[in-house]
Amino acid sequence: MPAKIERMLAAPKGAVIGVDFPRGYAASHDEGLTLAPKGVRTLEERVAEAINLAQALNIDVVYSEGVKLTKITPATLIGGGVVERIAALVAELKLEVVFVDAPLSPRQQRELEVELNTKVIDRTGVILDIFAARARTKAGQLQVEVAQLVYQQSRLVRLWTHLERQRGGTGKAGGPGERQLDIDKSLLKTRLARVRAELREVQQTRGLQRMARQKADVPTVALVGYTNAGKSTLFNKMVDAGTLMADALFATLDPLMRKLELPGGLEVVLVDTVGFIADLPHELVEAFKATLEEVVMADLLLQVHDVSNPEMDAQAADVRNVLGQIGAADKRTIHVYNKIDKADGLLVPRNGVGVSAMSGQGIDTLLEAIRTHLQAGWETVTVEVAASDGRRLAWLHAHGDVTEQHLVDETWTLVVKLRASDLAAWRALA
Ligand SMILES: Nc1nc2c(ncn2[C@@H]2O[C@H](COP(=O)(O)OP(=O)(O)OP(=O)(O)O)[C@@H](O)[C@H]2O)c(=O)[nH]1
Ligand SMILES: [Mg+2]
Repeated sequence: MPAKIERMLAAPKGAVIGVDFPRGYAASHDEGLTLAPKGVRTLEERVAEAINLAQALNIDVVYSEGVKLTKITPATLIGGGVVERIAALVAELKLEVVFVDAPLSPRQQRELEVELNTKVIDRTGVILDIFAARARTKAGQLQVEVAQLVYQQSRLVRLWTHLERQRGGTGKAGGPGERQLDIDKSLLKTRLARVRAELREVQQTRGLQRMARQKADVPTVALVGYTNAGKSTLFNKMVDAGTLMADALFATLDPLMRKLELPGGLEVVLVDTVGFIADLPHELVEAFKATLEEVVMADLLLQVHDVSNPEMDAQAADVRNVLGQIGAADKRTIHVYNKIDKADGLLVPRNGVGVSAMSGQGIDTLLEAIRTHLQAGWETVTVEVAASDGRRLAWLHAHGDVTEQHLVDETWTLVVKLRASDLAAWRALA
């Protein structure tokens, strides 16, 4: 908790080190590596993504570098020459944190911290922090906390083994360092057991909450897609295009959720999500899914594709796969092909909408498509309401999409689109 508050107050200055592993490099369990990056993407792309991740944690990235490893240095992962150069940079630029975009073993993390003389964070730790900041539901937060505790626990245990080895079999147990580690370990264990129990409890009541939400009037539209596809840029453009509804809950607690009225009067809750990440360490898959709970509850998905990315099709397949795993494969989905400003002459597939979240091109068409999807099955009726009947007028505007209105002789004639269930309610009311 204190770490989070600190982060909100000041953006620490940091460096980002992207890493390209030697070809065919296999995961070594002993060093705590869970996944060897596939090496499909260029080092440049990896560094760009790493900068993105660091910025998501509010790190002020003042230096970045891509390192091509020809061999692994067991103690520090990265070779001594590079470590020396970065140590000089840390001192010169007064860097508060160095993000090494690779899974580091606890030992490597510690050695690097000593040699660089600053805080070092690794890929798994950074992704976990991002998930922690973005998990919205209680269950999601608990799921992420479990993953964080397991991560910390493995660090402690490994660190402890390492220290023990250093002490070199004197046979004496219980130095002060070891005692502290024992306390930390037992605290973590207790906390982990508590969080797991709480998670089980929450998961049992979760079904009920979801049902309650589904009954809520305002439909939820969720943006999903790979990291860097442009979800957040599109989110902001859409918020600008609509009218933000004052809603203290969404506005202050959750920067990734907005309640707004789209042009034409349709109210929606728009949800941004944490992007899919290539080479996600496998122990984080469950935590990642937990950040997607809003997606499971959404009425409509906008799957955002980056048309300027050569990996677009492979990414789309990954996204569909995970959506299937969380039970959201059959959701109504609009495929949004973003960044058309960067792809000349591209043919947008017929089932999709081409947009540029940057320039705003295509946003109108997208908003219209959202409306059509959400209002499929709605009925259009023409009704007359006395101008003095504020209650009925307010009801219609709140529940329906009023497309035309005329006032003649103190009587409003309104053309309104209504859900079938709302139409029944209106008839009962009228
Ligand atoms: N040229 C161009 N760039 C865009 C467009 N939309 C977004 N970008 C850029 O793409 C990068 C990523 O955009 P974001 O909106 O942060 O992507 P995201 O999908 O939210 O990424 P995550 O939050 O990491 O999942 C930024 O540098 C944007 O400026 C677009 O329509 N055209
Ligand atoms: Mg985003």
